[in-house]
Amino acid sequence: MTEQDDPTLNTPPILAGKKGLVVGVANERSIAWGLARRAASAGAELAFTYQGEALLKRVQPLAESVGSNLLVPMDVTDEAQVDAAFDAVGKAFGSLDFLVHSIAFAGREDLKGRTLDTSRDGFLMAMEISVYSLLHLVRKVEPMMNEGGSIVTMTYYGSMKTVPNYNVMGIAKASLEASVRYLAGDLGEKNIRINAISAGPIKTLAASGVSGLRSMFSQLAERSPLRRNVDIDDVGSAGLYLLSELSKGVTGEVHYVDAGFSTTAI
Ligand code: 0WD
Repeated sequence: MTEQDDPTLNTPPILAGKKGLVVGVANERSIAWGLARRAASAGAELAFTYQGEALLKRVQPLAESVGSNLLVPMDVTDEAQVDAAFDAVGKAFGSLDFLVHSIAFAGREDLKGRTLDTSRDGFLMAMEISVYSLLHLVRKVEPMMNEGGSIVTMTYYGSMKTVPNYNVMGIAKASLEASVRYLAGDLGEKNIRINAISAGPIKTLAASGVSGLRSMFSQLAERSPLRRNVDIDDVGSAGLYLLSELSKGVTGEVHYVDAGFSTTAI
């Protein structure tokens, strides 16, 4: 990493004194990690969740590297675990200023072939983990955001246009984006803002589940206005703006961080 790429350098302390919960770090390639390390370098104090013991050994050193020792297990399909996670964060932090929701899941069999063939169980699982979890977690953080707050979730352009093999996840992301708008309406009077970042494709664990993603990387690099792909720090930097007061008048938005790809017709 060059000095210019190092997110710990040159980040103004715009989150100093702020406390945030980051949900969705699986490893150092995760988009949530891009947001977390930017937020930490801007002065935020962070708590992390991890999904299952297997991921703890990956998430723990990352958390430690940004001075966090508050790691709690949380599988969003396990209601008791969600409650316990928020109890633990509430005890340690008292209040929260921001939440990063960066999780999604669909079975491999549903990320190829025809969308029409999605099974009922596969559809409901994708919607539960990728969409309902946002409502669930926001309901938990709302009472902890006493002085307003900011919530950021992650979406993808497959919500707006068809992308080969994205299938049920495109349906889930469309629903996630609509959820952001409705939740913005619910939370606005408490000065809690919620926005989505629509990231260009990035090689992460979750992305590896979508068949044929490789060709999308080369197309984006060729056809996007910036003539390149995006990385987790591109998303992290935009996320920093949305998590901070710099975006104090922005809510219910879907903000594209895709090197401009979504603005092109061909
Ligand atoms: O190209 C990409 N990578 C893009 C990803 C482009 C645009 C958007 N996104 C979105 C994803 O849809 C997701 O919402 O960004 C978000 C984060 O995804 P990621 O950073 O690409 O992927 P990854 O590093 O795998 O993190 C997602 C994590 C899971 O990882 P795995 O791959 O193990 O499923 O979401 C978590 C898990 O850690 N997750 C859960 N957490 C709690 N409970 C659950 C669950 N049930 N299921 C998945």
